[in-house]
Amino acid sequence: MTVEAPGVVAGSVARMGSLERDGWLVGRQVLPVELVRRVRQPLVEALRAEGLVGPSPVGADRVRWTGGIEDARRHRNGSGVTNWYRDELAFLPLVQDGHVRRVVEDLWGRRALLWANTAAFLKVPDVSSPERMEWIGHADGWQNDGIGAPSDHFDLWVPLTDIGSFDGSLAFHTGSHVARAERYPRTSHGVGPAQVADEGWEVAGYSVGDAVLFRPDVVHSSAVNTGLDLRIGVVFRGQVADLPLPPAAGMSWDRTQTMSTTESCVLALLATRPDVGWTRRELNRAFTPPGMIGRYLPLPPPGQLSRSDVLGQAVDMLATRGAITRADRDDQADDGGEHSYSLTETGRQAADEWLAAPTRLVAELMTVVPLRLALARAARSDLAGMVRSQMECLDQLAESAEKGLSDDDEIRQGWRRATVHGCREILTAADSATINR
Ligand SMILES: O=C(O)CCC(=O)C(=O)O
Repeated sequence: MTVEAPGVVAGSVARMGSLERDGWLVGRQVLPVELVRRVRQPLVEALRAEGLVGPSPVGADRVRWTGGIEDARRHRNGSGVTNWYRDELAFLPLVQDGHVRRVVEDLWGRRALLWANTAAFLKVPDVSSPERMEWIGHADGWQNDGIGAPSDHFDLWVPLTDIGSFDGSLAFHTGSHVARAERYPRTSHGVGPAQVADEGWEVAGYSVGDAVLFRPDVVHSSAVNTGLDLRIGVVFRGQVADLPLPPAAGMSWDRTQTMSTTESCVLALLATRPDVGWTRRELNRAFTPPGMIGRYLPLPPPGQLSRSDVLGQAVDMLATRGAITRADRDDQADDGGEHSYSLTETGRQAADEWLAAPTRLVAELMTVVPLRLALARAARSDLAGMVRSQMECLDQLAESAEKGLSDDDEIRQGWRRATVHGCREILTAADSATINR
């Protein structure tokens, strides 16, 4: 039994379904097929080199699983996540020029920012993985490391191969994010036709070029792969663009999207010493807990990345954006920093804009605001202007803190008020220090 996905409109971006109501939405042929094939190729090549896949007689957008049972076991008993795909940045052609983000925005109707926690999921045919351990029906948890509600986050699941409904497709419990009750089965035996009929799962088939947008809190599970071909899907995750990217988002490789706080911090740091440049070691030091950035903004490891990975990625991304340049710096040889990084004109402007733009999120008032003040002072930027615009923003935040939000209890209301008040004190102190200088 195949139940079509809610709101499916063949050949166009589907707008009929409601992400709010159903929790998932299908876009048919929304991604350039050639681009999807291009990002599939390195992964298929790697699997082919290991003897795990070959051409499928069924179609050019399928790969036949040729591995054995031990190979299936190695791939987490048939349901494997491959981080290789993320580590090698094999997905870049779909991401770096905004393709994935634009599909999300079209389907969602909201501006979006991608996180870095992309993953590829392999689904080995059931016959090759007798001890298979299914992806248990689940709601995701990654969004809890972010700012905002689950409704502010998304998963975009992109099939890299053609997939029939029971070739390991993705099954959903429609509406389970709203009425989250125990009656939604957290199946541990995999979703097959019987479960679809008995337990109310919905599952559709997909062609290369399709994409599924879903809320991370809707219950989902991969279906049993009853075919002979390997199913490959890749998931992109992210959030709405009106919220700042939290450190847990890592660094997205979409060079068309707004910068993360980590990137902006690096730029503002470089602006404090525009003539000399900063070595990687110096940048690392600035992000440690006693460092110029780290003392205000501790950078927790986002997902599996360490602080230096996040920083390394930020530096690479800034270079890709053309915001910084790298030069050899012989005089720093004994400091272990053979290269130094400096701002380009684009980078300098972005640093100025970030320093000048007021922080609007209460949760960031006691971290990002003092950090921006410290960096603005070190860079001899317009501190007084910055204090003024942030004070105006605090007036608005104080007004909404007084009103309270619908889901606020008294502890949260008190925290909002105290945080706005505390930030005002920091700004007042910084302002009088400016006048006294
Ligand atoms: O593709 C799959 O099999 C599972 C995807 C999934 O569960 C997820 O992205 O959270």
